[in-house]
Formats: sequence, structure tokens, C-alpha cells
Amino acid sequence: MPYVDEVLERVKQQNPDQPEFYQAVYEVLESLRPAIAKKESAYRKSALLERLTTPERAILFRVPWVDDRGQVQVNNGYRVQFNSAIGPYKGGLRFHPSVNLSVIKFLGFEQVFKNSLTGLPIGGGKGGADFDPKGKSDREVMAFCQSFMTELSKYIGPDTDVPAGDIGVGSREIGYLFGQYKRLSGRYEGVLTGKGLSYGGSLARTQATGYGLLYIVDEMLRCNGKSLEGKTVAVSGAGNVATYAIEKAWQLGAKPVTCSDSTGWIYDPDGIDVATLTVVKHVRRARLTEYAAARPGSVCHEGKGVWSIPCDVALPCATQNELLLEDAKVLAAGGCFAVAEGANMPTSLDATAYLQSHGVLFCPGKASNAGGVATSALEMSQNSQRLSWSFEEVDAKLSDIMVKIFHNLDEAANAYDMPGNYVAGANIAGFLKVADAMDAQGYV
Ligand code: NDP
Ligand code: 2IT
Repeated sequence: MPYVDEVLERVKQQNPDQPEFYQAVYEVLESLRPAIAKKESAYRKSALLERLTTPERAILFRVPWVDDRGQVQVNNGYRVQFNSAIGPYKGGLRFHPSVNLSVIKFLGFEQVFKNSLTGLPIGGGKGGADFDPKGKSDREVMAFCQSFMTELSKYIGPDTDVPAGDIGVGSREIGYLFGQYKRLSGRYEGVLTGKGLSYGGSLARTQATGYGLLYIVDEMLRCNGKSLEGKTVAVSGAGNVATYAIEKAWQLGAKPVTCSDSTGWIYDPDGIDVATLTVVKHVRRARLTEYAAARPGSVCHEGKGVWSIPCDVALPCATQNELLLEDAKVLAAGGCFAVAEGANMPTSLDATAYLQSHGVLFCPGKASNAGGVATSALEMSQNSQRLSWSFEEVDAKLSDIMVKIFHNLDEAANAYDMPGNYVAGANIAGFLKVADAMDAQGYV
């Protein structure tokens, strides 16, 4: 049996109740086949793929906290330190009721390849909790963050593991987490990224994932003889990534016409108004119905359906498995010629295959949303130097990194005779660096 099949079988057997993790591993290993074939016996002998698909460490912990009624609540906390071959573990924290070990392991696994693609010295990890910040008071969120960090602080540090934000973890949560780490450790150090500007954060980190997504889309289109100018863009999500993707799409001459949240979606034929969206979702933490109320020309729909609007470019920026086969068919039939993932694994495997086989340019999340973690690594550099770079300086480095990532995937896809297959290009390019570092460091 080919080595890849052996390892896929093993991962399935050992993680029977972890569908998201298996989906992420399957996608990567399937597209690594030609790279593995070149060194199959050496990789098999050193159990490279078994090691690559097994986290170095998975920490599960209890998070007790007291709500505003005086009731004690208990959540499950996680930190999966997946791979440190090329640097300290790096990756976000997700607070959402859907969080479980499968979700955190899929995100940690993806992060290993994404971080490798940035070209910066960061390993892969991910964490979070099944806590829902929605509807909680600031005091409750603070109590939760302090309890979460009390346990997490035992396992992280500026040279070992540096968490950041993800779904449900924004500047408010990072602030509370940082404060508690400092209080427990007595040290003022860059142990988290995405920090506020007054206490060690980097300019442009907030915008980085959304902006980076548009920088790589711009380069991918340019290299395929197309451009964003005058194009209609469909975006899902209404959080950090979606908002700054929408802002940069406008700046690059496109018209973003949709966004969505967990309750519904907006179609705004005049284009999404960033200021209104920011007030509704980021200041008031409200539902998108309030956006429609403030913009009479727009329509708010309940539930799913954001991919039913004809568009040139689609940018899924909410969550995993939110763009399915049926959506892919509708997008392709409606003339969509490019899809790039702002979220992690938003496109199902069959939807990705459909888009690729119907001539739609497809950029996978581990490349197209890497601008967030890349800028986190720039925040780490600034913290180490005890310096702050200007917005323009960080933004220019971000743009440069995204352009380089695109060419890296493009070249890897060409080198393995799969021109235009950016999924394979991203997985192979990300893998080769990590595999080389693992090889050099012995059987650890
Ligand atoms: P936010 O919490 O800021 O926003 C998430 C958005 O997605 C919200 O609009 C939320 O709706 C919606 N959403 C979340 N879960 C679901 C769900 N199960 N069904 C439908 N809608 C949902 O998170 P981010 O913008 O930071 O993250 C979005 C995606 O981007 C995630 O996949 C994340 O892993 C990925 N990512 C984030 C990076 C970052 O730097 N922040 C970096 C790279 C990737 P509602 O408002 O109703 O909750
Ligand atoms: O998925 C991701 O890359 C993130 N949530 C950002 C991680 C980070 O460390 O900035």
C-alpha cells in the first residue's frame, strides 16, 4: 500500500470522532503524493508522516468562571502544540461553542503549513474553548479570559508558544488574556500577538488577514491575465477577516456586495458600507438586520445563501465548511472565476474539486489567509527589538510576503506538473520546509 494511504488509514483509525481533523489531513496528504513519491522509502523509514500528523502535545483543561448571576460555569479549554520544527508554536485561540478537539487539531495542522509558507520562523499550534462570548457582559468575558489564561500560562512563552486571536477572540479578549499573563508571570513580554497598540501590538495586525487576502488575490489574478478592477466580489462573514477584506477590495477597485454572520446575510447592490458594518458588528456586536435597517437599499436574508449572488470573485471569510458543492456549482454557473479562502477550510473537498475542474482559480486558506499570522510574526520581531514600525512599513512587508507566497505556490505547482493547482502548490511548498527541518532534527 502506498505510504500516504497507510498513514491516512492510521489517522482515520486513531481519530474516529474527529471529522474536521481528518478532512484537513486528507486534503494535505492527497496533494503531497508526488512529493512523497520522490522520497517514499526515506520518509517511511523515519515515520515522517506519522510524526507530521500527530501533535507534539495536546493540552486539555477545565475553565471555571463565575457568571453575573453568581453561578459557576465550566468550559473546556484547549491548546494543541502541533509542530515546532521551524519555530515556536504559533496560532490563534478560538472561542466558539462549536470548538472541540477535532476543530482545534484541524486548525493546528493547517497552521503548520501556513506558517511555513510565510517564510518566517514559526511552528504551528492552535487553541481555544467552547465558550461563547456572544451575549456575555465585559465582566463575564474578563472572568473567563483570566481563568483560561491561569491554566494556559503554564504552557506558553515568547520563545515556546505565542497564541493570538481567531473567531470570538479579538482585541478585547487579547487585552484581558495579556493582563492576566503579565500578572501571573511578572513579565512584560510578547507572549501574545494581536495586542493593542498601547501595549506592544503592531500597526496593521488588525487589518492583516483581510488585506493580505486581497493582496494575494490581486497577484493571482494579475498572473492569470485578470484584475480586480470593476469586479463584483461576494464575501461571507462579518468579523475581523471579512471586514478588512471588504475594505481592501474597495481600495483595489472592486465592489464587495455581500457579507454574512451566523444568523443571515446581506446583499447590498451599492456595495457593502464598511463604516456601517463596523458599527453594527464590531462596536454594537449586533446582528446584520441592523445593517439592513441602516442601509435601505440593502436586503437582509435569514440563514444561508450568500453564494447565490452572481459574482466574479468569492471570498469565504467566516468559518469551516461554509462553501459546499451546491454553492460551488452556483458560483461557477454565475460566472465566478476566482475563489480565495479568508477563513480556514471554508470550502469542502468536493466543492474545491468542482471549482478547480471548472476553470475557477482557487487559492487555499493556508496561503490566502496567511497574512494574519505573518504580521503576528512581525509583531513578535518588533517586541523582541522593543521597537514599533510604521503602518506603511508593516503593510509593505505584508504585501511583499503575500506576493512571495503566491509565487512560491505557483512554482511548486509547476515543478510537480500541476500548473494552476494552488492547493497542491501550497501543501507541497509548506511541507518541504517542515519536512527538511524535521529530518535534520532527528526522530523527535
Ligand atoms: P470573527 O469572530 O471576527 O468573525 C467570524 C465571523 O464569522 C462572524 O461574522 C461570525 O458570525 C461568522 N461565523 C462564525 N462561526 C460561524 C458559523 N458556525 N456559521 C456562520 N457564521 C459563522 O473571526 P475572524 O474574522 O477572525 O475569523 C474568520 C475566519 O478566518 C475563521 O475561519 C478564522 O479561523 C480565519 N482566520 C482568522 C485570522 C485572524 O487573524 N483573525 C487569520 C487567519 C484565518 P457572528 O457575528 O454571528 O458570530
Ligand atoms: O488562523 C490563523 O492564522 C490565525 N487565527 C492567526 C494566528 C496568529 O498567530 O496570528
